[in-house]
Amino acid sequence: MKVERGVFAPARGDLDVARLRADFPILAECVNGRPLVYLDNGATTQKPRVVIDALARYYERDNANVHRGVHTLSRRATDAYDAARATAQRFLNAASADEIVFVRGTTEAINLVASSHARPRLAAGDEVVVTAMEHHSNIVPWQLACEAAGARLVVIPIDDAGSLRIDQAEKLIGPRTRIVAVTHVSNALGSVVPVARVVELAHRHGAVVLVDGAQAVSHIAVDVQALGCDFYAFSGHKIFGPTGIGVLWGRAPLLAAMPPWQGGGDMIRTVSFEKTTYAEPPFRFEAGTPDIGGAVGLAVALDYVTAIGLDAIAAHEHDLLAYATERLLGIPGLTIVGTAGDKASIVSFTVDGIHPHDIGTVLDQEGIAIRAGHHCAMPVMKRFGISGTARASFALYNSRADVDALAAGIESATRLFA
Ligand code: 7TS
Repeated sequence: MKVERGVFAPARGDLDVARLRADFPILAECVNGRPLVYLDNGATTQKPRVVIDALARYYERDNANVHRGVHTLSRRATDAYDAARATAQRFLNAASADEIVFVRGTTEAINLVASSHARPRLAAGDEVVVTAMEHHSNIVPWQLACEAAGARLVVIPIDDAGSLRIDQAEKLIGPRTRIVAVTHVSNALGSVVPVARVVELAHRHGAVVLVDGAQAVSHIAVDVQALGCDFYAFSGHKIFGPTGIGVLWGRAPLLAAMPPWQGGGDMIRTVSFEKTTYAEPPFRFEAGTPDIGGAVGLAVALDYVTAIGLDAIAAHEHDLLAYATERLLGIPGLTIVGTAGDKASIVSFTVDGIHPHDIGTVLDQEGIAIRAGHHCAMPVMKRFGISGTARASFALYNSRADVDALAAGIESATRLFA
């Protein structure tokens, strides 16, 4: 996205934001006596009524355990859980529903791949490649796997705008690379990573690519087959679904070759004290009673987003991003951290002389929710020589009025701390 100073694109007409806002009961809340302005969507998104109702309906009418019972409710719960998997498959355009593993969220998905795919394969001298803009959950699991194997973690740097240095990626991804783990969208900077290009480089050397889609799925239409990656992870709660549920997509042959990572019920074929055999994916990786209600709620959330259309959402959010960038750059002493040409709707910023937490506290008094700190991306902060930023992250229900409230809130913070 290019932002020309002084030029505001007209509001996009293809998203009826007022109508969409009415879908989200929490947006009618007042916080500290002010109407809530929710700009912390990077941390978690709010839930539309359809998702809240689906959770209630599931527990009121269908609740039972899956795959175990012969009774009617168990069949209904199993059908709902299977249908949720098929919805996730369609959402990502996966080749088969068996490639969809339900997990707790992005963090668990990455740990699953690091434990079950990477650990048995990594040897001393091998390399795992990440980028300098990863969330801690796409760094630490790889460090643990590398430590266990004597493998090396290699980091592709970012430039001053927060864009991935593709020229460096070309050099750093090589014959020793076994896994390339990259975010699709940076949570701290908003930068979009050219995943298809990274995949091309990795596959040239036979390396497997995991994409952390936590910050992407609610902003960009994702087609895992078109991206060409091998694993894709996302969290339900960042795409208007419940907390505690997420998706790991993996290519069928890769999942089939992976040993279980947790043992228990539902992940076995046969158990004896002499030898246990394991179920096929995805069940092999879903030990114990899964978050059935969560999966049902997530499927409704994915259908909700699909019905609105990710292209319309992206156009609306790009308009908001351009408007927010313009408004915030007009505030003296404010610096935007992360100015990549291709950005999703995240604006990270610092204001001279004011700690990011103080900005967050002043905004909270006005009912405006943002996040302040290192955003679980400490290496990004180090790269820019700062301890943290204030971050506004937009979703489909945010409006230009929210941006105006944000700008006014920051201006009052600058007056307070002047
Ligand atoms: N990857 C990225 C890029 C993220 O932004 C986050 C969470 C995660 C992984 C972890 O997701 P989880 O659902 O498993 O916790 N990011 C943030 C954030 O930016 N503010 O709060 C959480």
